[in-house]
Amino acid sequence: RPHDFPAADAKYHTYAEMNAEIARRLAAHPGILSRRVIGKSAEGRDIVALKVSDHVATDENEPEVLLTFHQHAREHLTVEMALYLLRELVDGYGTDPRITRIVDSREIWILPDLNPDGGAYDIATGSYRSWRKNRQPNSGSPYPGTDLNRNWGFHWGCCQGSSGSPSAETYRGSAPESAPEVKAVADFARSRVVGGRQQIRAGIDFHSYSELVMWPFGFTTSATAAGMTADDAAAFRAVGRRMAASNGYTPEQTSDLYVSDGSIDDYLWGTQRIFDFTFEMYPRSAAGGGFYPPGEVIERETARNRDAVLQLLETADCVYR
Ligand code: PAY
Ligand code: ZN
Repeated sequence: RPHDFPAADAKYHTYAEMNAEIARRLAAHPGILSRRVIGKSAEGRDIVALKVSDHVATDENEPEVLLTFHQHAREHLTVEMALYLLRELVDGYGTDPRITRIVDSREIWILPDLNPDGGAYDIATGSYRSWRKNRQPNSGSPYPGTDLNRNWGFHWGCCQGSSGSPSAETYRGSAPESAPEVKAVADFARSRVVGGRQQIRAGIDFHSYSELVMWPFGFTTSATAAGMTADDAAAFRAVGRRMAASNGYTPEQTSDLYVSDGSIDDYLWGTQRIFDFTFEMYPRSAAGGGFYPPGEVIERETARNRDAVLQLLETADCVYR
């Protein structure tokens, strides 16, 4: 069902507006913010990684945190979340003591838009299309698109919650990392392994909606599987519950929502022991606007996650194993 853009939705950034906003911040804060292109989408748009840290041009020996946004096209509020965090971190540096400590002692990776093609398609006609996947053609099928959050290479397609049919909303792709957007981000994550040690210790992948803080695994309902010990699961629960106490979301293992294989947090934990969470942002239910809440909630609903994200950034040197 198409949704109109009410005038209030003018506040949601398009891909071009997001890039313009990033360019302004880069120009204003060159000492603590840098930008690199880590790959191209299926239609050739840039997949961008922003680094926020003091001595930003140097790879210091500091805990790294990976914040990823917008795997799913219609989840536009997540791009606003990325831009909010970027603004808080770079504008707060040197004035807000908590932010200053974090930026001085961490390397923060913000990947603001993992699915720029899907996002552009979703808003292309002046009304939203409720599109979820990327826009990659599927050979032999008239239906384009891979569900990026079913395309990650850990227990890919093993179990439930993804489809082998290109027409499905949860199409898992022809192989793990067959989506160029997933391949780019997976290559980027792997590139942070130095001397056999993954420098990225924790992360959050932002989605909407349902107001949840979730942790691996999604592919199984077991809390201890595929290398996850009872201690690891307890650490996920403790950190996840604390963040949820801050933002008012519901904390749970991903498979409590539904079993789904091939997601980013299963991959990052399962293959690299990155403490990766999935946040489902506002609203709690379809009644609050589903994927398309009015633009006037952006400020409140992004600020709502400020403390939870700062908590994870602060905890990043404890949760690693
Ligand atoms: O493993 O993180 C996971 C799965 C959870 C999300 C997913 O299906 O990828 C949950 C959904 C999402 O954000 O994509 C929830 C929304 C409301 C949906 O489209 O069903
Ligand atoms: Zn999603």
